[in-house]
Amino acid sequence: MNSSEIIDSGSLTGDNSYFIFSELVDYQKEGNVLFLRLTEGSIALEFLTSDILRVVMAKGDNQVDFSSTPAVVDHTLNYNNFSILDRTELLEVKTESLKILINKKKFSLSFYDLEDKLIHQDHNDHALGWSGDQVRAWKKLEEQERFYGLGEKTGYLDKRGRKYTMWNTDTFNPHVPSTDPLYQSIPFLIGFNQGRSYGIYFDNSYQTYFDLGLNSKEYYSFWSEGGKLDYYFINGSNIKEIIKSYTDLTGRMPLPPKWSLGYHQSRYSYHPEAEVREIAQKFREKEIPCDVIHLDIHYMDEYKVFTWDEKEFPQPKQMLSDLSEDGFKVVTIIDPGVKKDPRYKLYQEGIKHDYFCKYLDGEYYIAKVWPGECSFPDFTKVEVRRWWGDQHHLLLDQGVKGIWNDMNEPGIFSKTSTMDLEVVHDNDGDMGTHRRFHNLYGLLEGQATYEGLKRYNSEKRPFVLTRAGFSGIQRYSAVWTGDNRSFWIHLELAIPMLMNMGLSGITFCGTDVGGFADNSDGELLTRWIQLGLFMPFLRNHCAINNINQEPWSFGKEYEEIIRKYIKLRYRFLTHLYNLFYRAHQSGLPVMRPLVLEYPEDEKTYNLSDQFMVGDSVLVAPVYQPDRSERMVYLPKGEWQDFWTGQSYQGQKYIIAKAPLDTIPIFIKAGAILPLSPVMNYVGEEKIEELELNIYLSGDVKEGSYRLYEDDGSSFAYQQGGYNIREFSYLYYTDRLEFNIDSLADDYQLEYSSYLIKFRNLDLEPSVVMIDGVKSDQWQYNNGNLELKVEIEASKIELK
Ligand code: MIG
Repeated sequence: MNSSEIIDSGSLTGDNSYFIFSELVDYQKEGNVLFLRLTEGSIALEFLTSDILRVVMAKGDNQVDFSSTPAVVDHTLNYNNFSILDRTELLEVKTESLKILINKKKFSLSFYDLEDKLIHQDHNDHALGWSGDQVRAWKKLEEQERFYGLGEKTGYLDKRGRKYTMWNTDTFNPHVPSTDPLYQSIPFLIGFNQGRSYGIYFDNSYQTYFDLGLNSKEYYSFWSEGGKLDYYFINGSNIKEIIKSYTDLTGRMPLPPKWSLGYHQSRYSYHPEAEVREIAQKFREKEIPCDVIHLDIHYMDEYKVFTWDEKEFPQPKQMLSDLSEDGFKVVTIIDPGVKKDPRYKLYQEGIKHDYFCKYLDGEYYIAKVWPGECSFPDFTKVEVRRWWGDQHHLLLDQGVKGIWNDMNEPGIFSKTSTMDLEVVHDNDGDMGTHRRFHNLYGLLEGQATYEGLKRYNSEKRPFVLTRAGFSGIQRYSAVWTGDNRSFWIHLELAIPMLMNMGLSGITFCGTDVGGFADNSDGELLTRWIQLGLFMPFLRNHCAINNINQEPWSFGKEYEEIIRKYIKLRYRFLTHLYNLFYRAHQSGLPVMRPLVLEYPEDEKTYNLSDQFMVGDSVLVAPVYQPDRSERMVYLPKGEWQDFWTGQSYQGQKYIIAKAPLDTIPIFIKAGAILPLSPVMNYVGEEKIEELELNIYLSGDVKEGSYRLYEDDGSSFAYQQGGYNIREFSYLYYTDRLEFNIDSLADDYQLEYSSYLIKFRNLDLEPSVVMIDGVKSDQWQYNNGNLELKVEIEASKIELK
């Protein structure tokens, strides 16, 4: 091999020398693949679309291996309409949107748009290489470049300047702002250079790393301890398009049951039965809305999964049915460890059918977790996933409504805190050690669970919650960010963490509200609930030895405010659910960093403590104690204070009032926002009327909002069983025209009318016409300049 070698200390684990791909010997186009043969091996450039290019490297004489991890969905993306121009030093490859230059002397790729503007390029001295089992890519780091994505990571919104490891890890203590890795591995990166963006998805499930400008200011780099170098370069004119393409590759969230967007109450652990009932009753007595109660490990008999502790929960079916009468859905925790107990049926079955993880010589891998010594299902086998999924029927038969997957990194009580790396996974015959499958364990368990729940009742959308995961986890499960702590700093770091998870395809995410470990307090819980109002997944959870942190635990003053905010969550549910639908359709997150909406505004590039909910609601949580105001950045345009209606011109910082009972919320002028009636739980009562708020402004001449609605629980939406309405208006000097268009109407709406509130209408209308007929269904309030009009919803016909 005629390779140049370089020394690079970027792994921070000592110096490494690498074989670096250099000279192009030969190339060949086969369908949608351009095969390159170089002195050091082969590289396949597989075009999926004119914007998505997969780069796969093979060492030496090896054939290119096109297999993917289970993160990548079966897709039919295939693009072969590219041209190749052989120039002296370069190969020039063109698609309908990209020009790619391949350096023939020293391999590197450069990506340009068709106007010859550089989008991104490899490091020109060493672009691809390997060292032993390690495979690695180096990329040019642009001076102004920012990085987003990478899923569940600590730190600020912009991930530049740090090195990150992808290795699912149970991280209880220490858990600080620099802790890395955490529970999930999402090797997806968004590069953003002054408004230009691209994505890189590194499809490798081994332990991988991203050094984003720590070791060098010239280049950034990602690498893996094994497997192959296989990444997707994703071009797009903005970050939204990149997320769409990334989720074309790794899938999107199916719509969850609507109740799972409600408030969840949990703790480690509510038991016995009487305590669960008491908690539930308290919510209803106090009229604090709550949809879901979680049962942590104490509901089980000796922590044996899929069993009940018969002393503490003698009649689970009765308990669950009583709770369900009262609107509560119960979610039970499941750990992957199966107690090694010859009298335990699940263990017997696992042994009998060869479902547990073993070493190569056939010895079982046994390790301690909560139940004591355990065996671990090998989720890489299709029959194991099926078997495991079917076990849930025992719980569902009793009335359990959702499953919470914990300890699935897997977390083990051992020095490394996880499974022995030499354990072998069967993977339906394509065996590999735990090094290869570690990061996939939670994803595959998630798949087993989701599919098991769906098999049990194909009419009901499953609800699954997970701690560990890999790219693609959004297809099966909501994600919570594990064992945070009841410290203010954890409230602060939740904001950019959740935003980056959203950018990484994981829409349905949240942190333990109030903090898991350590003792919370009234102020902290209140502020966390205020943030929680807009977190896609809203659950209050805390650890075993800590003081209670239910909404009423810290006295009346806090309880009042917390109630107000949980109620407000239910007011926002129609809007949130609508955004969930958008996420299901296009991958666009619910909780969005401002840079997603304002990519031209530099002030948003690392704005880590504010976010948007959709494109018109801006939220600035308070994450420090003792505050009564905070600085808020408002991007361009006019913004109206959600609480007071006061209007602000954007592109500047303001000091917003934020006493304990207020979280600053701003609505973009011109926006339309639906608000639903408060209920104790989703579906408690029929929604009679939906409120539509129109935030008028003299400067904004038009606005629109597209609302998706369905039954919130079945899969009928996949067969068109939904309703879409578009509300729009034109605001002229002398008149205002409001339209409702029905774009789909296969779902019978619950409510019969809209209450439309035109805010900031500075003149009382002389006449209001509905469908050309003069109406008296309106009221104008001179004081707050609000016009209310009631319109029958049922009359609107499909366009
Ligand atoms: O070793 O089930 O992150 O939410 O309460 C701790 C007990 C195991 C860790 C989870 C946490 C849960 C706890 N679990």
